Amino acid sequence: MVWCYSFICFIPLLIVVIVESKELPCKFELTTKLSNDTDWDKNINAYKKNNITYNSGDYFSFFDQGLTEVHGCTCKLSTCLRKCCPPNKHFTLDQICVKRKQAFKSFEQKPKYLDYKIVYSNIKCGHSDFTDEFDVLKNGSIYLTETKTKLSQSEYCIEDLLQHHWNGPDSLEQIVMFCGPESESITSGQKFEKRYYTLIILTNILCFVLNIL
Ligand SMILES: *[C@@H]1O[C@H](CO)[C@@H](O)[C@H](O)[C@H]1NC(C)=O
Ligand SMILES: *[C@@H]1O[C@H](CO)[C@@H](O)[C@H](O)[C@H]1NC(C)=O
Ligand SMILES: CC(=O)N[C@H]1CO[C@H](CO)[C@@H](O)[C@@H]1O
Repeated sequence: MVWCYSFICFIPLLIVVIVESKELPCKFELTTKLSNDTDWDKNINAYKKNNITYNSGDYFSFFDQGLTEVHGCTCKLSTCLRKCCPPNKHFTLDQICVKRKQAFKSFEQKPKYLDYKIVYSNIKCGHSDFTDEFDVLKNGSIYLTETKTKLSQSEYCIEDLLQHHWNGPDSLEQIVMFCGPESESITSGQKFEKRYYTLIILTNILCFVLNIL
């Protein structure tokens, strides 16, 4: 019986090994969530969203909380910029995403940015920095003018930041946010890892109980 339980305990580990070895076709943070109802074009057998066609190999699907999610590799197919907050939201001074007021226009709507597709995901790191001194390069990378550093889409996100003015109405200023020198950015893999660790821990608790019985 102990052998049987030990075997059960190894199954989640095995699953992790199998799933982890299946490489994603692109970085998770540079994707767009696709809907199989509204974005699937059955005439061409591909996903289509915002004028981008995602053929097989350009998207991937995975399980999240009982539902299948499909994500398309937007930045692989088009020049893109990364926005920290979801559409129609912007940063407060504490870098929290809040709903944009009607009066404000998002940077996405400015002519300078219209040639780019936008992906929406915040950077994740222990310590982040931001600056408003930057240029957007043709390929969607960012050039920080103060430190003369280039950042690719997996290293930055741009957002509108709410500014209060003592002598006038509030305004939105664009900033670019990036990970500080001492903290490495957390990449897509970790989102998945967390889920697997939970699975392993839960199964091991179960195994432990079974072993006692
Ligand atoms: C969609 O893509 C086509 C081909 O790249 C381009 O000619 C057209 O202007 C695009 N339409 C929009 C709304 O971006
Ligand atoms: C983007 O363009 C800049 C300069 O044009 C170049 O230095 C940089 O390597 C490019 N980044 C990527 C990710 O291709
Ligand atoms: C990834 C995925 O599940 N795609 C499916 C979307 O729906 C069409 C038809 O309903 C299927 O053929 C795809 O496999």
